[in-house]
Amino acid sequence: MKEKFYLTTAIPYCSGKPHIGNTYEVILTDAIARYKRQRGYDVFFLTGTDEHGLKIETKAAEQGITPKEFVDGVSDKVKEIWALVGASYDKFIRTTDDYHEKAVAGIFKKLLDQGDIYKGQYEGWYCVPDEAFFTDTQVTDGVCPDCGRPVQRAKEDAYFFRMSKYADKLLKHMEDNPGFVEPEARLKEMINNFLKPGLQDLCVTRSSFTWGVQVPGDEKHVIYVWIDALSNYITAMGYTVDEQGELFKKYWPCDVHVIGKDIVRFHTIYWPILLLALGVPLPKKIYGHGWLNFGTDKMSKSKGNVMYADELAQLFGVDGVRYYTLSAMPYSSDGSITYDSMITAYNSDLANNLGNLVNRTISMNKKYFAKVVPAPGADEGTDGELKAAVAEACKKAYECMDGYKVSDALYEIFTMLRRANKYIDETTPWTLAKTEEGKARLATVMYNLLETIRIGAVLLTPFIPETAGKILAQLGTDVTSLEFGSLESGKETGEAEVLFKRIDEKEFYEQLAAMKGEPAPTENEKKETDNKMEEVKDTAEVVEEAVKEYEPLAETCAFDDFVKIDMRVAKVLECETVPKSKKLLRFKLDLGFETRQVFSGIAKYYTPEEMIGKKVVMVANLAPRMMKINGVEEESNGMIVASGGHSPDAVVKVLFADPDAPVGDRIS
Ligand code: ME8
Repeated sequence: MKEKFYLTTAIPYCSGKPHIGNTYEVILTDAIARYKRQRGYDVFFLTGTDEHGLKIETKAAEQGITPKEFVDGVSDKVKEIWALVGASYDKFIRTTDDYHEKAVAGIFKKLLDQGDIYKGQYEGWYCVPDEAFFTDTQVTDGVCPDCGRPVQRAKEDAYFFRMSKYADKLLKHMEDNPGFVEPEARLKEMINNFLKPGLQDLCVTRSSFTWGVQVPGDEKHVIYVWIDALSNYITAMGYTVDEQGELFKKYWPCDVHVIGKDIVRFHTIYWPILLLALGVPLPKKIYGHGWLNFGTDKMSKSKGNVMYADELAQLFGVDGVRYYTLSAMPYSSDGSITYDSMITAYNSDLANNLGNLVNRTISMNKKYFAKVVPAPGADEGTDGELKAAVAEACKKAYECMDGYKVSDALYEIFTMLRRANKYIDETTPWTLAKTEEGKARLATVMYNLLETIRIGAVLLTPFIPETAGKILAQLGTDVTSLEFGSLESGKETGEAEVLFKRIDEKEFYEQLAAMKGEPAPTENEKKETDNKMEEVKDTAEVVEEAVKEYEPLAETCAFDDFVKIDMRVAKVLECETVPKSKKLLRFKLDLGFETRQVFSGIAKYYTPEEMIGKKVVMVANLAPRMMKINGVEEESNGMIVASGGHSPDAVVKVLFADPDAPVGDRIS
């Protein structure tokens, strides 16, 4: 029997069209769901909309329609966008669904009856947009600690949940299960900032509006939107306090709730405590992804920088949007999106690296072997290297996906594709085709290329399913094994078709302007957005600016400040030069618990070969920096420690760790 895998997105507020940030979350969850299906799991993927609350009531009133009419419209829009981006969900729950409202009322009543919820009076600071009360200690300068908007003093009769009753149990669960929350830093934040200082009882009703699930037997109150919304994960599966449906029995506990970093507290504290009170097992994992920002700015309507998936899909195609969002969002920090960076990633990764590889391979095979997949001969030249790169990509992509490192998985696959492009340059099939002797070798070369792109397409299926399907169709195969050599010789391929047409920047901005009904941005306006991305500072330039004599000693630093710098032993897994940069090397560093991409300005002093396999000292808790590498925004997440970077003579020497030092060990 297949192992089950149940995963969910957060359910977005039904207050307006979801933007690319919200949509990223469903794309991410979809990629994980498709990956798990590919790995043979029996997957259940839940998503939906969060449809109650003051904000929705107010918006509906502004439009002169009922809240239900309002949410019907928005929910349809959400479904439309989810369908557009190819979200392969199994169920879409709306919190206005009758069965859900009934189940939530039942949950509330049970908790009231068993004394976990009691009636009292609430006085505190209230944030209207967030519909949340805060205590005096949580509020500074009169603004909401969550969203930064002004709060107001408010008092009301209300029901409270005895959170503290379950706090110790939850703390123990978190300490016993470090994988309960990912990334681990978010777990630590919850433990240290919320659980350890002690939980206050949570106000779980509102009486200032009516658009919500009524408290059973006390019509003046509606159930707090978070209790209502969080319960969706079980009510959708047929859970009620009286009986549990088949889906619930089969799929609960949830394997992963995929949510954004801003709602980690609700999912890792309130939700588990609610479940503990109900006697329902806890979800296995909560993955709190970062936010997609516009450049380095938060997307917001007031700033006019909100991007929507449907508009982006018109410009880049659905898989262009899926690829960009999935690859631009690192595992543990925020991602960045701008039109320029999307164009660059699209052109260099999708059109060049992937598209050209497929197109050239299929076309060459048509030309040299009349579309028939040739039979390979014995390995020669760099065949072994190519095969090793393919095997490595398969292994690493799976490992990354199992650890929710989705952008890293894509990076591994694209590294393999780059290797295949290099293989074409190394083998020069067009030269081989000129002689009879060369033709025998050409059969092997073409087979290896066809097989590499087949495996690439299989690996890419969870991320860009439509394109992966097109590649397999062009290859004329539906073989999904990752075993090199599974492509059947003697079969005919389909026709080569362009997968991604290169985007011309000028035409793009004209199309964008026409779409938005605005004039195209000027060069200066575009530059302004671009400049927001921190440009890479080449070490050599820093050297030129630096002091000409010995650098004076830095100010005395307190021990407590020194220990804030977390240096680790890291092993160089990969190291490569950066095209067009004389100074930079791109590193993949193993920290034991995770791998990191770091750019270091030491190319003048070290070759990649010298660095691979070495152990270096890395500043591991340096805030990640976005760098512009050949026009593409890339993240450098850490720093390799070296001497000489500031000296006028610039004899840069890396501080290597002892080869026997265990990877990931802290340096002090
Ligand atoms: O929080 N980048 O709904 P929501 C990435 N209804 N993710 C983003 C993002 C961005 N720029 N902006 C928002 C809610 N998100 C509740 C959830 S679940 C029981 C109830 C993510 O519409 C956000 O972090 O504000 C959340 O996970 C999801 O989009 C929906 O956000």
